[in-house]
Amino acid sequence: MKARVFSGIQPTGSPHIGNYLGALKNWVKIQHDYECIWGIVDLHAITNYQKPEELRQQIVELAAVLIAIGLDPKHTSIVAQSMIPAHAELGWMLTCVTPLGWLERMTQYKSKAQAQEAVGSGILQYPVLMAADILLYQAAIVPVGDDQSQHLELARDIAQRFNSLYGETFTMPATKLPSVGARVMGLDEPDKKMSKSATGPNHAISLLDDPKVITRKIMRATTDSNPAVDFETMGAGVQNLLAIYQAFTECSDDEVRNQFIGLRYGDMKKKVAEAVVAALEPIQARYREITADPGYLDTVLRESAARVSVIADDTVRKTKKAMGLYTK
Ligand code: ATP
Ligand code: LTN
Repeated sequence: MKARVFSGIQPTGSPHIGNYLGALKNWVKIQHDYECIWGIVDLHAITNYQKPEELRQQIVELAAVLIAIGLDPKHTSIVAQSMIPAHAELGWMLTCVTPLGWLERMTQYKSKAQAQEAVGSGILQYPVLMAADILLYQAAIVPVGDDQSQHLELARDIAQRFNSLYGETFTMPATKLPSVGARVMGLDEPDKKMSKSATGPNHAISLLDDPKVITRKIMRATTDSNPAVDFETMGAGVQNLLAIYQAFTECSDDEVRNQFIGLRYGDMKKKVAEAVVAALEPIQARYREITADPGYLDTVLRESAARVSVIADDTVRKTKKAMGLYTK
């Protein structure tokens, strides 16, 4: 039997090349090696206010992007988290075994809580719901970008605590990080991770950006005061652009070195932009085809939900039984 894999992405704005290189590309690569479930985690998205009509639209668009990058909905399940009540149900049961101090220590919570005036308490519970997503399917492997490592550790701690309190119930999930692209930085601020919620116009490259826009954003990316690529002294901005190039082209370290050493920044950026455009153009063409038939996406989401609900319901039943709750 193939090991089970779960990972999730929030339907908050257009997915960017950080999401793609840090997580999504890896999802496509491993989809035939494991039994995979990919979550469009809309219940996580609402920890920040989302305009209802936009959220609804973004869930479907994200499903289209996931298929456009190469996920095959016949082989893997693409599920909208809110279609499966078991996520929230298990989330509550796990909340009750998670000490408050564990959640208050999460760095993402600390930075998000600071950034908002009125913080909904969902932002504190966010990693418990994430643990529930994973444990619900008894996933053995969770492919994510580096920013999620702390949340994954917490998921293991929660599973361990539950298992020791109530008996073996959950599989222990392992984190899987990509070897290149685990942390793509913002083009305008190479000291911050590329993020959907950042607002600068040149911060992120969306997977659906027009080729001209992609090129413009890369040409404007922050570099440093060197005139040309020097591998010994280059700053974070140049490093980031070369990492993006390497992750898209899958060149070795030596190949990148040979191709870029001594190249003036203008020429270096042109080469990076060409590689990004070449990789994204076929994805964008597929996206246009898929979205021409919205009924298809609705069917994919419904069929996936029906398939994975069997696993989810089984875990919820086991968890309730272990805790002494009433089951049907
Ligand atoms: P936010 O606006 O909250 O920053 P996000 O851009 O981090 O959103 P998510 O939906 O939360 O997007 O992330 C989906 C996946 O993409 C996760 O596995 C995450 O680790 C990965 N990821 C997100 N940003 C990056 C990045 N800059 N580099 C590499 N991987 C990333
Ligand atoms: N918090 C994750 C999204 C996410 C996730 C998950 C990732 C929600 N549930 C379960 C892996 C497994 C993020 O990328 N911000």
